[in-house]
This record gives sequence, structure tokens and C-alpha cells, in this order.
Amino acid sequence: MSLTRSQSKSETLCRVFFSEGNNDLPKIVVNSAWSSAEIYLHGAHVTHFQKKNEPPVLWMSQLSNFDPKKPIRGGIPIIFPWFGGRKEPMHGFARLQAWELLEMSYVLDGCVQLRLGLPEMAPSATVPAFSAELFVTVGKTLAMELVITNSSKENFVFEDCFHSYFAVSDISAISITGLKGITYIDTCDNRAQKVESEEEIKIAAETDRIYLNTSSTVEILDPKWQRRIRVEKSGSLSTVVWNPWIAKAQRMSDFGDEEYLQMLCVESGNVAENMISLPPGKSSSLRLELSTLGL
Ligand code: TA6
Repeated sequence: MSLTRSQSKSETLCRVFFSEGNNDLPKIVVNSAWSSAEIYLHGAHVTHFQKKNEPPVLWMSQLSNFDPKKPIRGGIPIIFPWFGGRKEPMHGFARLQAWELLEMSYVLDGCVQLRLGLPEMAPSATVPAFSAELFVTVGKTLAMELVITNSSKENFVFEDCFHSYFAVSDISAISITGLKGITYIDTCDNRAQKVESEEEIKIAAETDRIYLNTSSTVEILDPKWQRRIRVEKSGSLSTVVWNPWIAKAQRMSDFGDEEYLQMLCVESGNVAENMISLPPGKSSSLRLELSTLGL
């Protein structure tokens, strides 16, 4: 196969290889000119993204399971076709399935794009025939796109979400911007609906908020690490902000008791009132791009 000059240049700037990850689960390792990333086929789960000479962007629990029947704790779980625990399994089945690598391509300026597919599943009473593909582009930023196609003859109502876990220096030192004035469901207060009043949100207790009807870019300001993590999205109307704090962290077996101090979830999707109703033959696209900047 002859490579174009730019492609061969991209190939020299970026290396992709397969390896046996934790518990011998297959993973793909990407080393670009600017960053590194790891993606497990289990759940098409991005478990690592880090810019050179910077702290990791994504957080992983030291106690995470790597069991084909359990979700990985940390990174970016793919939540589909439902969010939350109203049905089993919690947060849907997509993050528990073995996805397949369908394509790998070098895109310009030394980035690489992976296309992964969720193997076809038999339709059920609640989930009609669909296809799901995930695109992951690794370079100066981490870009992801979840494309769901309704291949049935009926409406497909579902929720989708990139449940991103971010690494922070110290939960008490960071703040979150971009959500002022947005209505949210406070799941720590009987799902009361409230309006965000803070320009810079601080975390000082268990926090579990579903912000609705917002396509805003969110930033996590981290003064101790002198950086901002920018969470840009499209095709998403919901943003979830979650930190389990002390008691909930202690209740989770795959989450260290002290780990809440160095993580924060800012999740990008379409959940609750923002769930998607996809007509037959149509596709939806949920996009996320993560970047880091100085403070
Ligand atoms: O996104 C917030 C949330 O729904 C929390 O309520 C908490 O349950 C979290 O997701 C983690 O869910 P998981 O199933 O990954 O333990």
C-alpha cells in the first residue's frame, strides 16, 4: 500500500500498537508527537490520555476492575443506551461489551484516528436494531465521537454520555466554569431542580448534578497544576458533574477511600429530559474534545 508523503510523515510522528492490558484485556496504545493514549476494546474504553510533560488528563482508580463482566473505573466510560440505574446494568451495556477495532488511519499533522464498532446485538423489546461506532482521534487534543444509527423501523429512544473522569491536583483547589445560569437536577437533594449561581463551582461535598439543555464548553481550573482542562462538546445537551466525596467513595469497592481527592467527573451526553428520540434510518453524533491550556 503506497503511503502519501503526509501519511508517511504522520506515521513517523505517531506510533500505534496493540498490547495485553490489565488482566490480559486487549488494549491499543497510541503515542503521538504530542501525547499518549490507551484504549481498551472492553467497552471501547479510553483509560489514558496525557500530553507530553504534563500530568495525565484522565483519572483511573488504582482499584479498577479489568473484568469482562464489570466496568472499568476511570477514563471515559461509554454510557449507552441508558444513563443511571433505572435499568440493569447501571449506565447501560455499551461499556461492558467487547468492541472491535474497525479501522485505523493517520490523519494530517501526526494524529491517528481509530474507528471502533459495537458488535451487532439482537433487538429487544426496549432496544431496537441499531449500530454504534466510536471514533477516537489522538493528537494535541483527544477527540471522540459516538455515532448511533437507528437501523430499525421504529423510533429509538436512548441516552448517551461520555462519562469522563478527570485527574486533578486537589479537589479542594479546583473550580469548574461554564455552567452559570444552567438548570440542573441535584441528585444529592432528592433530584430537586436548581439553577447554577456560581461562575466558578467549587466541590466541598458529594456532588452529583445533571445540568440540562446546555451545549456550553466547561473548563476545570487547576491552580496547583497551573492548567485548565477544556471540555468542548457538540451533539450534547447534558453535562453531569460528579464527585463521590468521602462516604460514597468508601462504599465503592473499585474506588480508593482517598481517591475522591484527585478526581472529578465532567460528563458530556444526552440524559434525563435530554434523552434522544432517533427516527428510523437516522444517526446521532455525540462529540467531545479535550484539551489542556495554561492558567
Ligand atoms: O455520573 C454520575 C453517576 O450517575 C453517579 O450517580 C455515580 O453512580 C456515577 O455515575 C458512577 O456510576 P458507576 O456505575 O460507574 O459506578
